[in-house]
Amino acid sequence: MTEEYGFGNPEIIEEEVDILLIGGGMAACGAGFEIMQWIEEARKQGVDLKVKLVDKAAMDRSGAVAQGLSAINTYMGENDPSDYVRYVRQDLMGIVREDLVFDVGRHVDDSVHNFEKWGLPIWKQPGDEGKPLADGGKPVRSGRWQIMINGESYKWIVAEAAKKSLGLENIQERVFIIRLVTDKNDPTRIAGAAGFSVRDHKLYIYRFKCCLMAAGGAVNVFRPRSVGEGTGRAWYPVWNAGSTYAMAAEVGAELTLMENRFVPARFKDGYGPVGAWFLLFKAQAMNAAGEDYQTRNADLLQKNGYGKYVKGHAMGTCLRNHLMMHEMKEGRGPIFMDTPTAMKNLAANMTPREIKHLEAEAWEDFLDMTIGQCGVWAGENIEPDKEMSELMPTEPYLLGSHAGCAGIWCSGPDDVPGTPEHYHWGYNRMTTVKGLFSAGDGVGASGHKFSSGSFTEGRIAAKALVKFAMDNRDWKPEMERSVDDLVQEIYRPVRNFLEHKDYTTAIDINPHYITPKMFQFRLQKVMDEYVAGVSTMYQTNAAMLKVAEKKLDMLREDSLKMRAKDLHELLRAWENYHRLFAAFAHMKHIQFREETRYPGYYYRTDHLDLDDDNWRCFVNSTYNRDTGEWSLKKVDWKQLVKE
Ligand code: SFD
Ligand code: AMP
Repeated sequence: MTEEYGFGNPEIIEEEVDILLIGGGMAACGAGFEIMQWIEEARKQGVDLKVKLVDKAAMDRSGAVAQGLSAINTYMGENDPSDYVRYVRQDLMGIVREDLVFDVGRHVDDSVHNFEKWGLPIWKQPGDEGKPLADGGKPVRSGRWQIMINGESYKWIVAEAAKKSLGLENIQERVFIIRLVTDKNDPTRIAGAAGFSVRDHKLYIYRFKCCLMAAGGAVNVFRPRSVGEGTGRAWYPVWNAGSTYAMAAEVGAELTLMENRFVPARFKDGYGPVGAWFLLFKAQAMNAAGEDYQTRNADLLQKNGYGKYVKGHAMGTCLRNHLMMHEMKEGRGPIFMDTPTAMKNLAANMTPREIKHLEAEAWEDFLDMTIGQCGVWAGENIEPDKEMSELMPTEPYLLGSHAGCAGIWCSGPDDVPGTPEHYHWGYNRMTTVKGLFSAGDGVGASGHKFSSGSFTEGRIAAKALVKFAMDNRDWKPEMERSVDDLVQEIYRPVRNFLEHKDYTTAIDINPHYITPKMFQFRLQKVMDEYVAGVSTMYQTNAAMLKVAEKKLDMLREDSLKMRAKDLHELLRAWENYHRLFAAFAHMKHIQFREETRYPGYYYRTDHLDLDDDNWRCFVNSTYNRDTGEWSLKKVDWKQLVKE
């Protein structure tokens, strides 16, 4: 390594703990908050367990909640967790792990009550101001499941609680984990992880009995709508690069429903969420002619078998997209959110002071969580009470906690009546790899957890992690790969650069390496054009997927040629390596499921029907790291909560 580019010999830090928490977002903060009480229980039994949390960024502002949020989307309150299961099942077109969803539903309110106790301002009904939810205070609901908050500092508040619980000495920020390592004596068991500091020239190797993989979903896998001058804007957090799915798959963890994705309908260009506008402000979305396209296109819902998942006016998120996309394909766009009429209707019985407050809330909804949307409004002179704003379906995202359910196949609770054997294998939220757990965006087949549910799932996993560590208290991890081998691998992009940089005079143009940025563009182009991205209006078929597979395979070969000229590029190189893996799984799953289960998220144009007879089941996949092959299979779905 040469000092010239800042790559001297790195310092290598090796550490052994009992439990490693990877990620510092909602799920990992939930785990960090919860785990210490169970560790305390273990201490009482004479066992001293050591835990460490490693986040790629700084917990105060890391993950999806970095900018804050305006609503907590999962709060039961007066609702029954069984109703929550019904809602999630319908929204995700009939196939969810009802045991996992129920488990989140029955525990989530306690988490929200804690958030309030820690200082998160939650809107209350008139007369209940100042009365905590835990004492019966009535929240302002935007929808049946969602409650409004002043959430600009949401992540600070939650991270503070996790930090206080864990203790700063048990937290390592700005370390990017790139690889999990299995046990030397048992390839189905996890024993370690490797990563590097994104600030200092240090590599980290952890050995442990068990770990939580909660590094969020996958963003920037598809070519985004924001290119050129808008590059970098996205709805979901750009720093979550599919690490969760890639690292778990590479050690053999079974993935589930990776064909699913989330295509959010958003305020165009700024990616402002629509929930508060639809549900709280009661705004209407319409086509260019001012028509309500949901009513106009209602008959579409009865075609192709999609109607089974529509109840009255209630339809899944993908079906709302389906109606909007049809309108755009028919040439009746742009689609507008009628913000002026909504605000006028709301203001009808308000005092001027209350109207000013309403206007402030309209802005604050975005200032709290998607500041870029305010930039678009300000930059384009849009006053929401006077002018409508365009809506647009965005590029796809892979995630398991919002209105999507891609992720890892995890064991569930063993006390939900009717749960089949293949839904649980001992430890709640453990993957099919022994000792490897997940939560939040990582856990598949159970969407609509959102921020509060992800935190809650982290808590559920934390309890099980401690149980696992206790049951294996005498077990000593031995990694199947040597430290030197891991160091060589992490630094491969650096070596590619240093060995070949003098071959050309232009540092970015070189036949021996590819820059991470170019690699990302190539990945996004393939995914966009062949795997149902925005350029084909979310459509693909078997022939297109075959081309995609060939191109992605070549990209996989070239992933070994990525270069890193500095620490920042090393981060980018490994992020894109993870993205490629998540993308590949997504493509393989779409290829396998020969139906259109999620119209409005993607269309298999060669199988446009939703086919419950053959496909009301999970699709699970496993990656074989020795052969590089993926294998896919159908897994039985079981209804646990009656209609
Ligand atoms: O408006 C590594 N979400 C909403 N949830 C709500 O409850 N209400 C809302 O209002 C929501 N909306 C919303 C939401 C998200 C975003 C971005 C917007 C709007 C604009 C969803 C929730 O935020 C989401 O469900 C949870 O945050 C998911 O939790 P989790 O823990 O699964 O993911 P995370 O919080 O992003 O954390 C990931 C962490 O991993 C770290 N990380 N660490 C080490 N090594 C690696 N390789 C790593 N890779 C990533 C990250 O730094 C981070 O700490 S609305 O649209 O409906
Ligand atoms: P969003 O801002 O789109 O992420 O939505 C926030 C919450 O509101 C999620 O729980 C969505 O499922 C829900 N939501 C958004 N739009 C609608 C709508 N038109 N009808 C019903 N629920 C919605």
